[in-house]
Amino acid sequence: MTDDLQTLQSETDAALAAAADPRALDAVRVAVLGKSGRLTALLKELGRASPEERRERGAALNRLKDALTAAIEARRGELDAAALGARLAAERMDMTLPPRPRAQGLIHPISRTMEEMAAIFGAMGFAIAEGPDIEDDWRNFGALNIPAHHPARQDMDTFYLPGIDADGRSRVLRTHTSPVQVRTMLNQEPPIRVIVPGRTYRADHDATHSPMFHQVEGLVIDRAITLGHLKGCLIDFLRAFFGITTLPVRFRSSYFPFTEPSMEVDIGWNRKTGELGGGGDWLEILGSGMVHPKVLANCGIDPREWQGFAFGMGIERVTMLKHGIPDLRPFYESDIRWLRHYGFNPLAPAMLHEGV
Ligand code: 2U9
Repeated sequence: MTDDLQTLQSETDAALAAAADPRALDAVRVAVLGKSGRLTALLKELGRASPEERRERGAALNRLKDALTAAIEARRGELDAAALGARLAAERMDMTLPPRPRAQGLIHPISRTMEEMAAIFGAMGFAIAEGPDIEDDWRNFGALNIPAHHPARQDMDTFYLPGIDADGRSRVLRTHTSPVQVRTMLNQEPPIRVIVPGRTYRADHDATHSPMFHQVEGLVIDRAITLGHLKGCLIDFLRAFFGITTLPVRFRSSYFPFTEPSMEVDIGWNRKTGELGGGGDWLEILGSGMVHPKVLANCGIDPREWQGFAFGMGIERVTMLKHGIPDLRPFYESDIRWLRHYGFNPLAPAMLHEGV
């Protein structure tokens, strides 16, 4: 190889080694092999050489061209590999980082049922009312047409608190949420549409009864309210709550001191499989009736002008039926394994069914 070619090779090698990125590399390629590049110029000069010289120098130039092309590509490979290495280092993930914490809290089935009832009755225009767990015996019994020594007072296995209050009344743990409706009627003018969810207490304890349990009661007071309104409201509620649009519902005559007439409400189910919605058997699910005129009068509402209906149900009971929960006792045991099984994701709100 002649000196000038040797120089071109060594200078190109040095320029390639100095090219630190693809742009610099391309500049070297253009300066050597481009249209006006140094090697291209030497190839152009060949035309002026003698045929013998042309053959020899031409071969040398072509070998140099191949060598420089290969050197450029080799350097490109090095630069690409270095760029990839730098990117991989910059974007490396730390596989030892802990994952984002998952939401751990779960909604207790009792709370979930209360939320669903608030949603369903809320859509029908009901407000939610609440009141104290400790009541006097007039609000818990007397106002509701359950006089002293009435068998219903014993039926309910009342927890009496020691002593009497400033009005000379016995204090009790409320045996139902009904005293909240009494307070509502005393404090607010009709029309009234409320549901009352809350804790209730009865001195009754076995595998299927807890001394503390939850109820939802409802009260509607307006002009010209009829049994038809009661039936329509409860049928719509039961079908929405259980998510069965064709759920059979049956009204059966009954007796409560605070409603007249009174009705217990049954839904269709299959006793053998426990499946709701049909199967030829009936299951009692709630109590209801037209508010007794004496109860309206006791609560300061003129029964000749206003009528209404009321209903009540046990939250544990409807929750167990809806979700197939077989045992009452774990509701109160705070066992995290039970809650993981039966609890609800707080980030997945209750699906409301058609017709709500
Ligand atoms: C007022 C007037 C009327 C509420 C009613 C029932 C029927 C009823 C039980 C169901 C199962 C309680 O949890 S349970 O043991 N409730 O059957 N409750 S009507 O009637 C009222 C309430 C308040 C002022």
